[in-house]
Amino acid sequence: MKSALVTGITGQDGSYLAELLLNKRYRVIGVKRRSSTSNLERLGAVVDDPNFTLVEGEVADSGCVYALVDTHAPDEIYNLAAQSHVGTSFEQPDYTFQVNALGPLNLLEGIRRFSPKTKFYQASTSEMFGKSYTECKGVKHQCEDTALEPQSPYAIAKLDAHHLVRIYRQAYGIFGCCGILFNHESERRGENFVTRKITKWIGEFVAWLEKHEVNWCDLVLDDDYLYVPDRKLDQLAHAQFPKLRLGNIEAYRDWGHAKDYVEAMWLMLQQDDPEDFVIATGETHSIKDFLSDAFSYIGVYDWSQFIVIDPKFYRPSEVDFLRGSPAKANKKLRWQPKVSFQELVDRMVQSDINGAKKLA
Ligand code: NAP
Ligand code: G4F
Repeated sequence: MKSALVTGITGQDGSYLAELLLNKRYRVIGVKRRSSTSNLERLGAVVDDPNFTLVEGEVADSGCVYALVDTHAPDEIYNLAAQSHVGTSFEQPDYTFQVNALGPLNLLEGIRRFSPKTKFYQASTSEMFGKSYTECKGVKHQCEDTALEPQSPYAIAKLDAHHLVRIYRQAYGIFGCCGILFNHESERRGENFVTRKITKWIGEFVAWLEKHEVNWCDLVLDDDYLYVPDRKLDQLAHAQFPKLRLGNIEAYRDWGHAKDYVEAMWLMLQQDDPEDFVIATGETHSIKDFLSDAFSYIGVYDWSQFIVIDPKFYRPSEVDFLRGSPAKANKKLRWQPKVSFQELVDRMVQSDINGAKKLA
């Protein structure tokens, strides 16, 4: 039985990867950082599995990381732990570097010192490309050879880790791979990323409309709120609902489903030689496109009336356009995404409608 240690186990990708590895008969050691409340919501399907063990660990603490690697000496380590929010990295750059750059360094050093046969996966990111792209026959995209021009403290810390993996591979022969993953979302996506923020708002909006027995086209609107029309106001408390506040909705992203992407992580560590791979769908959509598809799922076509552009959510430096070329992964890993953009949006909206109705 193979063993895998997964950092960031409580996150979106950690939960899908744990399910995948347990299905493949791995023994999985999930590393979660200490927290004052339980945050195991995403791990419902795995916590009681006899092949799953949860341990506490902080990736920025070298002593803790060395002890984990030494004690478990796993066949594979997947480093998914990160301060993963790009916007937050502008507010907390120092902390972001500690987790996103020092964390991977601690793991690589732990492997070099205590378990050199352990294979290592590092969660690199399309954010490392920043504003850079390659143009091929008039099509703009990013592939493994595209120049890296990170635009945020998050992306620079990730680039630091990306190069560290390359150096530990070259200098010490460690089997280390970086997955340059483009945006991947899901029903389990963190609520402050733009896709989930939109679908969560729609779910709560639908539940609120149902509670007040009102149709969206009868609502009264001002700059910030939606109101139940007068005829109902005196019967109902809480009859106002805040509009959805967003930042830059002109940016383009290449969005896939996280369940497909964790499979690519595993495939990388099953190759004969360690290499880095771009993992993406090859399609790009703007946030406006996401809004159109998500709102049309509930029959709303003019979504602009329900949103407010709030400069608070602008970033000091933005990544405008991402479209990954998964050609290398298609060929060498035989990896293909299964969930389309439309299905991703529909699944996220439906899941948030179900969730909000349960709470109502
Ligand atoms: P996520 O949902 O934000 O999960 C991040 C995980 O890291 C959480 O389990 C978090 O624990 C843990 N963590 C944070 N700081 C830690 C620390 N100091 N020590 C130990 N654990 C810590 O992120 P995700 O979407 O699953 O992404 C997984 C990885 O892929 C991240 O490294 C991210 O940067 C990278 N990535 C993601 C995407 C994407 O589109 N999703 C694309 C490219 C790369 P808590 O639950 O306690 O916060
Ligand atoms: O959903 P986002 O926060 O994702 P972003 O910045 O692309 O980062 C995600 O994908 C990366 C891979 O490319 C990962 F490495 C990273 O860990 C994370 O998972 O923002 C997407 C776009 C940005 O252009 C942002 O400016 O949406 C724009 N946006 C507009 N309004 C917003 C909002 N983003 C957020 N989070 N919240 C808003 O209100």
